[in-house]
Amino acid sequence: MAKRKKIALIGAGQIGGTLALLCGLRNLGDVVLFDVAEGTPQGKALDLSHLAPVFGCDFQLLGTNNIADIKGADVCIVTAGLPRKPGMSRDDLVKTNAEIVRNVARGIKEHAPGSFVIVVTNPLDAMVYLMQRETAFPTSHVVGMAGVLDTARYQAFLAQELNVSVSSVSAFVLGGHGDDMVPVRSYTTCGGIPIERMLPKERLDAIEKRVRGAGGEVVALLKTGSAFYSPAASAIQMAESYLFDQKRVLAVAAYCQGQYGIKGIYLGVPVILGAGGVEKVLEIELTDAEKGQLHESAKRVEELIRIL
Ligand code: A3D
Repeated sequence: MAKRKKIALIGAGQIGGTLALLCGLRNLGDVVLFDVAEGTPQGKALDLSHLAPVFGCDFQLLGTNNIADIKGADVCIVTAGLPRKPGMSRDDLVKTNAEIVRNVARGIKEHAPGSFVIVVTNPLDAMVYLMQRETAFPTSHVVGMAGVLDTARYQAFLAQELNVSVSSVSAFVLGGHGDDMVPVRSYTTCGGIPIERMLPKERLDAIEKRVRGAGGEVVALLKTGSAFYSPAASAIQMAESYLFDQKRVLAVAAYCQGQYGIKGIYLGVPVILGAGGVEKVLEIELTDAEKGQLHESAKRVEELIRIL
């Protein structure tokens, strides 16, 4: 009989709580919700356990302040850390969140050494680099969630513009999770039709500008935190691809070892995500402009890593 999978959610804030809900609704397995804030993970777990009978979710849910409870987790999703407030860039979070991620990495290394780790904490590309360095897990098993969300934002805005189903739009956003992310227009299609044949350049420019600023647009509206529904959904898609060996092709912050001329850092690139973690980084041919943007974005990530 197949054993139920165990998913450890490190951080029980806005994204962590939403992740727990989605794990239940999508029957991913048992969930441990860990946070340093006393009562928060326990309260959220108790509340969610009362939703389980309504939707028929048979999952064990534990809220805890004891990191040892993540023991044996198959997947760890890390959202521990501060979110942005209006006027802040993701990079402003680097020092505070680096300390938190170092602590969390120690806990994961000790208690869930065989796990697949998905980092969500910002600034994403630097935090996932730090997580891998501190755990010393194989680079295939430590990834960052950003490209799935940035791509989803691009798809959503394009679908709205064209008044078509979101599932008809196929796209990629690569590079670092910052204002210099790279929406890859040359591989973006609607029903298989190149996007540049469906929308004029000026509209595409405007939509891509909005994609780059979409996280900030949410922060400015919420005033007290950043986006959480869509980041949680995006991390769940990555967890599912790993747990069920779906081998989805997703834009993921993955360790680059020379692909696209980038070496030794984490950056958003297309990968095949399956039971082996990052099974392959796909190298697609980019236009000169896209290549240039990807390298600019990589430079920014390198600068952040130097601060670490
Ligand atoms: P929030 O609701 O504040 O939750 C963060 C939680 O982390 C809080 O409950 C804290 O108590 C907890 N925490 C702090 N230190 C620790 C620790 N050492 N161990 C365990 N838990 C701890 O934030 P959120 O859930 O909205 O966002 C979480 C992170 O995700 C932030 O850094 C955001 O900037 C980031 N984020 C990333 C994306 C990406 O697309 C990459 C999108 C949105 C948010």
